[in-house]
Amino acid sequence: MNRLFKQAVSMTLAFVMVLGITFTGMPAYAEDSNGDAGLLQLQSLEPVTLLAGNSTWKYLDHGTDQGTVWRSVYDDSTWASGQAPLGYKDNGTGVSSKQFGALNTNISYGSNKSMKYRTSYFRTNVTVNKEEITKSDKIMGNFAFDDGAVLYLNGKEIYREAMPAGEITFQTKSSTNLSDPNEYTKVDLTEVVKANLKDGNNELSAEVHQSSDGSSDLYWDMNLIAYPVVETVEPGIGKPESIALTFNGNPQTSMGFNWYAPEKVTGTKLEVVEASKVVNGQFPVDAQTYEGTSVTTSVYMTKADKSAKKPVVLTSHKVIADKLQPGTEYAYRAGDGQADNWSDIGTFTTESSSNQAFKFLYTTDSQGTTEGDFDIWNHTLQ
Ligand SMILES: [Ca+2]
Repeated sequence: MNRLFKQAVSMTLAFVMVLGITFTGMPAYAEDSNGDAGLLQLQSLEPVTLLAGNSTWKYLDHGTDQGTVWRSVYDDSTWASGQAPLGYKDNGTGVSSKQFGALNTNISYGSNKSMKYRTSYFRTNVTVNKEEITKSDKIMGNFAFDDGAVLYLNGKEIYREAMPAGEITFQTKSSTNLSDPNEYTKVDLTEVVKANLKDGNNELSAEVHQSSDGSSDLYWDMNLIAYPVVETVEPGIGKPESIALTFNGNPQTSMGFNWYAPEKVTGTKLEVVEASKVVNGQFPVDAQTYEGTSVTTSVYMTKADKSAKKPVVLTSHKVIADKLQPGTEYAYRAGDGQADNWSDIGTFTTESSSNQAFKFLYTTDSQGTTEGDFDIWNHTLQ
C-alpha cells in the first residue's frame, strides 16, 4: 500500500509559489493537469446493468416443442415480442413479483385451462463490452419466475432453478408448484457468464416450465448486473497518506491541509504547534487541534489499476489551520485522533507579516517513484 501511495505522488507540480513558506514532511499531492498520472479519480463505481428488468423479450407461446436449437444463435424473427414480466394468470387477476412488478405482457397457455402448455420460451439479446465485463468482480442475476426455469447464454446453460437434474425437454415438469412467482436475488453467475460471454451481441434464452398441466399462472422476468472490482486497503492501517498543504485564506495566519486515508478512517484531526515545542520527535500535548471533514472517494492508484479497472476506496480529508502567527515555523501531524493513526510530523512556516517580494518557481513533473526520488525533489524545492 505504502509503495503505491509513493508512486501516486509522481505527478506534475505545476506551480510552486515561494512566499517565504517552506514545507517539510510527506510529499504533497497535486493532480496532474491532464489527469493521466497520480491519483486518478474513478468516474463511476456504479454497477453496470447488462440486462434490465422489464426488458423486451421475444417469446414463443404456441405450446410446441422447440428442441434445443432455439437456445443459441437462432432466427427468432417469427416469435412474438413483449415487455417483461411475461406470463399469465388463468382467471385474469394478474400476477406480480416484488422485484419486477405486475405482468406487462400476457402470453398464451392454450385453449384448455386444465391442459396448459408445459413450456414457454423466451429470448433476448445482451450487448456488452467484454473487456469491461471480464474485469467485473461479480455478475449477479436477479430473477422472479413461476414455476421453474433454465437460462442459457449463447447456447450454454448458466442457471437452472426449480427444475429437475438432467436433460430438460419440452415435457419436463418444474419441481415446484407455486401460487406466486419465486424471487431469486443476487444469484452469483460470475464464472458462467464470464466463460460464455462474447464481445458485442449475446443471445440470452430462457425456458419456463409449469409444474402441472393445471397450474394457474406463469411468470418470467430477470436482470443481470455486473459489479466493478473494489479493493479496500489492508485493515489496521489507518495513517494519512499523501498529505498536501495548500494556501487557504491569508498565508500569514492560515494553512489548508488535505490527505487520503483508508476507507474506514472517517475522523479528520490536525494538530499544530510551534515547531520549537517539538522535542526529540515528541509532539506536545498542548498543541492546537483542528477538526475537518472527510468524504469517501474511489481512485486508481496507478495507470495499471486504471487499465484493470481496480479502484481503491479511500477517504479524502480536508481541514484548515487558522489563527496562526505570521513568520512562524509550525509542526503538524494529521490523523483521525486515534493514537496509532498519526502521520509523521511535518513542518511549515507562515508568511512574514512584513511585506516581501515574491517570486514564482515553475517546475514540471518530478518523475519520482521512490521515497529517495522525493527526498531529492524536496531538497530541490527548498
Ligand atoms: Ca405456475
